[in-house]
Amino acid sequence: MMKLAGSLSEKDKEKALYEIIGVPYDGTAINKGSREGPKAIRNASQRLETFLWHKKLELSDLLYYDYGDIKLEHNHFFKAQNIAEFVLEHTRIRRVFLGGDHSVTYPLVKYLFEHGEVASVISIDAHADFRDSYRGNKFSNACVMRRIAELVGFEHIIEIGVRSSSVDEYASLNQIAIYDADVMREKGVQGVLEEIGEGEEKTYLSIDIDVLDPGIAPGVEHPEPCGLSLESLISLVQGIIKRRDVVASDVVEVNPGLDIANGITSLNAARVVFEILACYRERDNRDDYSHSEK
Ligand SMILES: [Mn+2]
Repeated sequence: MMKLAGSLSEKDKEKALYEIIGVPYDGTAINKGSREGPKAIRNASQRLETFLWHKKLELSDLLYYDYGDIKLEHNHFFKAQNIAEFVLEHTRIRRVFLGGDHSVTYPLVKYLFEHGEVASVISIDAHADFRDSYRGNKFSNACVMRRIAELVGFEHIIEIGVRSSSVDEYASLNQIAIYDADVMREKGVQGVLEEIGEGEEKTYLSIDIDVLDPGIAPGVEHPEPCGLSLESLISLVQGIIKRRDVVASDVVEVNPGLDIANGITSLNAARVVFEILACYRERDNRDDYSHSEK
């Protein structure tokens, strides 16, 4: 299996400060294909330089290890032991999960929440994903944030970038903090980040790649017009990881089968993953520095 560009090799994996884990599951998607997302993101990452120009950071200096994919038999909804095998081996390490359809976020959050590793969830997504049930499935990717809110508490949820829901979903969204696409345009990324503010709660950051405009992320199951630019998404990621203790993130809903030939959706997803890893490291460097000053 090809690893994400910049990953430590297997012999050096003990040095890892961060880990990448693929979750090749698309069991709740109508248009299958996002199970190929982790592989497509890894392949696309090979096409980008591992030197992040804007930060003057070399990715291989960040010390992350790509563990590969969680093993799923016959695309079955995965169970706690599948996650445990990968996640529990290394506690106190920041992670990035590669989806998979958005339903994968629920078992990951549930597992981390029940082990005291996550207390709040920020979702960046074109869709509210707040249906109580979709096509008879309460664990569908269209219900994922509703299930998570019920688990961690509605007051511990923030949604950013939303521009689509059903009328019933919309009525229930007043229970959570939401900065929709209109608010993003009105206040700008920095305005939204200031309102979100700082917090020490351990946070899970879920990024549905369909939050981007379909022009730059067409390879998704439910493209939604009038989306974010990649620059805006990257600024959000930077600002959130600076302000919140993000212990785990995911990048979900990359569906290479629906992408255009040049693989732009996977490429932009890989770029977002690189940014998350660099921001983890910047935050840890800052925290180490402030600790050593005390
Ligand atoms: Mn979505």
